[in-house]
Amino acid sequence: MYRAYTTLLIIFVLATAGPVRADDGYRLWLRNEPLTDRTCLKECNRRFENVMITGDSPVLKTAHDEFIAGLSELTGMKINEVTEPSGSGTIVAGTFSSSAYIASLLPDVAPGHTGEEGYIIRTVKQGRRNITVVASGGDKGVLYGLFHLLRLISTESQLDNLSITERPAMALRLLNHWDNLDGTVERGYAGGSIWNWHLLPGYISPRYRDYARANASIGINGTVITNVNANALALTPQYLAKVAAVADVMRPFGIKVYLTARFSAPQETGNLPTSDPLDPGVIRWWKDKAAEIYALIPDFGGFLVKANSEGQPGPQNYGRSHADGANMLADAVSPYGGIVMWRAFVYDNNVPVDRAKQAYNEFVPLDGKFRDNVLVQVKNGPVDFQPREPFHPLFGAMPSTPLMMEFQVTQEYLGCATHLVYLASLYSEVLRSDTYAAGPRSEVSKVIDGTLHSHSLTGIAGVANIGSERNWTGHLFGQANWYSFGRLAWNPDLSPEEIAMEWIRMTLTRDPSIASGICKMMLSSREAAVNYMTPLGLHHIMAEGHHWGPGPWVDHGRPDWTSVYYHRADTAGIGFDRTTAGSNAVSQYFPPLNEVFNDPHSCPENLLLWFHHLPWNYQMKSGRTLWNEMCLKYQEGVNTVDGFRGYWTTLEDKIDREQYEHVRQMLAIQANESRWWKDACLLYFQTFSRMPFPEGVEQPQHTLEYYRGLKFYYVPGI
Ligand code: GCV
Repeated sequence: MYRAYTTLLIIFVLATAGPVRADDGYRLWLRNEPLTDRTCLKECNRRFENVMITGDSPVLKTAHDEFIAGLSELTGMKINEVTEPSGSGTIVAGTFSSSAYIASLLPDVAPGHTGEEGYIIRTVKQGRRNITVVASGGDKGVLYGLFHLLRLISTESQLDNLSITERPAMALRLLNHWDNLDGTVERGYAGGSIWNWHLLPGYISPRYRDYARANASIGINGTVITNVNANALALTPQYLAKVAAVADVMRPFGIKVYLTARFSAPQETGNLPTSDPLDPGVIRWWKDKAAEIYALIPDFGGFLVKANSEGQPGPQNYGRSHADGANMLADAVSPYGGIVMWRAFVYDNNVPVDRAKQAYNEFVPLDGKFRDNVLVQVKNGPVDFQPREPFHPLFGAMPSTPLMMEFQVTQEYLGCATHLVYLASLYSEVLRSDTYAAGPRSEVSKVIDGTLHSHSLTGIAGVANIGSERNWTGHLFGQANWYSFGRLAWNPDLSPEEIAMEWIRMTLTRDPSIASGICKMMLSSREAAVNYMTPLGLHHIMAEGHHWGPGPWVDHGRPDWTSVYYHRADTAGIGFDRTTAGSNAVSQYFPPLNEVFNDPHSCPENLLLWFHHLPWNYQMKSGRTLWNEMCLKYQEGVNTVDGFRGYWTTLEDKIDREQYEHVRQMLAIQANESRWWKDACLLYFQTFSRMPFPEGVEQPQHTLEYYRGLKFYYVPGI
C-alpha cells in the first residue's frame, strides 16, 4: 500500500512539477509536445477526430502519415480514418483533381487558384458537422496545408471558422549546403556534414528523412547538397549513385536535389583538354552528363555554380563571359526541366578599387543575355554576409534576368553557432528594403518574387547551418534561423515577431508570457550583435581565416581580404568613402537612394561608415561625437547580451531543463565574446582616435597586444 502510494506520488509530482523532460533538440520545431490547453484539446476532438485524406501519391502518403502522427502526438486522440465525413468533425484533405468531393466543398474556388504548392484551409459547416478542408492544385500543396494545420494546433491557435489561402511567394525555396565530400562543412559550426558520403548509397541515415520532414514543414522544396567550392567528383558515377539515394529520400517530401557544378569538371574527370564553354567537346560532355544524371534522378533540380570567384574555375579562364558559362550548362539541363543558379558573388584576381562594386560591374552588362532557365543568385549585400550591409545594388538593376536571393543561415560572421542571433530580423530588413528600381515600393522582395519585372522563375536560397550535431544547428536558437528562412521564403511579408512566436511555441514553450519574453530577446539579438561587432556601418573587421572573433588590425595579404581595406581608420577618421567623391559605389543605387547614401546627414546612421569616411569628432544625431557614439554602441551590444543572460536565468524550471542549460552556457560564452569584440575593436580604433572612452563604457579587460596576440587552432568551419 505504502509502495503504491509512493509510486502514485512520484507520478503526480512528475506530471505537475513543470518541465522535467530533457529535450536534446533533435525534434526541432516538430517536437509536438502534447497540448495542455483544455479548450484547444476540446476543439481538436470536436473537429478533427475523423480524417479523410484522398490520393495515394508518395507526397500525399507523406502528408497523410505526417498529419496522423502529428495530430496524435499533439492531442493523444484516437483518430479515425474515414471515407466520408462523419461524427462532429472531419478533416478532408486532397487535391482538387484527386477528389470531386473536395472541389464540391469549395465551389467558389477556380481550378488553378492555389497552384501546385499553394492551398486552402477552410471550415465548412454541414448541419452540425464541421468539415475542415485542406485542398490544393498539387500534392505538395496538400502536404504544406496539413503542416500548416498542425502548426495552428501546435501553437494552440484558433481553429474555428478557418479561411486561409496561401501561395508561396518564391518558386524555388532552397537550402545550400556548403558540405564537402570529405564530411566537413565550410563555415559549418554544428559538427560534420549530415551526408555520410562514405556509407551512401548503401546506408540511408534516418537523419535524411528527418531533415526532409523538417524542411517540408516550412515549405522548403529543394536542397543543394554539395559545396559551391565544388568537387568534380560529385559528378562521377560513383557519387551520382549516392546523390540518387539522397534524392529518393527527399522526393516524397516534395524536395528536389541539386548539385554544384565544378566548371573544370570536363578536364578534371572527363579528361578533356579544356573546359571552354564554347568548345563543342565540352558542350557535349555536359549534355551527356545531364543525360546521365537525369537517368538516375528524373526530378534532378539542376546546378548551382560559383565561377571565377575566390580561385574557382569559370568561363573567364577561357575569355568567355558568365553568361556563356551559365547558358552552356542551362542548355544541358533544359531538356529535362532543369535550371542553373549562377552566383554573382564574384571577384577576380585583380583587386578592385572597391570590392563592393564588382558584382554589379560584371553582371549588369549581362542583363538579358542569360537563357530562360538561368537565375543569377545574389548575396543579400554587396560584400559578404556581414552583420549589416545595405542590400545588394544588383537587386532591381537586372530587370531582364531572374535574380535569386542568397542569405546565410550559418553564422559565419555572426559568432558561429555560439551566439544567439535571430536572423529573421536581418532577412526581413533586406527583403523590405526599397530599391526604387521602378519608383517607390520596389522592395527587394518584389524583385526576387518576380512581381517587379514579371518573372515566373523565382527563388531564394539559404546557406544551411545544419550539421551532424544532435540538435542539428549547434546553438538551439540556430534552429529558429533555419525555421525563419523557410517561413520568409514562403512569405517575405511575415514579421520576424510572428515567426519567432511560432517557433518558440513549437520548440520551447506555449506559456504566453515566457514566449513573449523569449521573443523580445530574439528580436533584439541581431542589433546587439551588430553593436558589439560592427556598429554604424563598419564591416569586414573580423579575424583572418576563421572569421569568428575580431581582427580590425588585419592588414596583410590580398588587400580586399584585410580589415584595414574596409574600415580605413586613420587619425583623421574612419569609414569607407563610397560617395561620388570616393569609390562612387553609391551610384550603383537608384535615385533617390544614391543621394540619400551620398550625404552623411541623410545616410542612415546604421550604414554611415559603410558609405562615408568621417572625422572622429563628427557630430551624430544624438549630439555625441562619432567616437563616443561608436564606443557606446559597442557597450550597448555587450549590455544587451548581459540582459539576455539575466533574463534567461529567470526561466530555470520554466522550460525544459536541457534546453535551459544549453542556452544558459551559450549565453555565458556570448557575453564573454561580446566583450572580446568590444575591447579589441575599441582599443584598436583608439590608437587612431586618441580619445578616451566616454562615461558608461567598461574599461577593457586586457591590452590591445593581448587581443592581437590571441591564436586559435582548429576553429570549425574553415
Ligand atoms: C563557400 C565567403 C566565405 C567562403 C565562401 C564564400 C562564397 O568568402 O568565407 O567560405 O565559400 O564566401 O560564398 O563563395
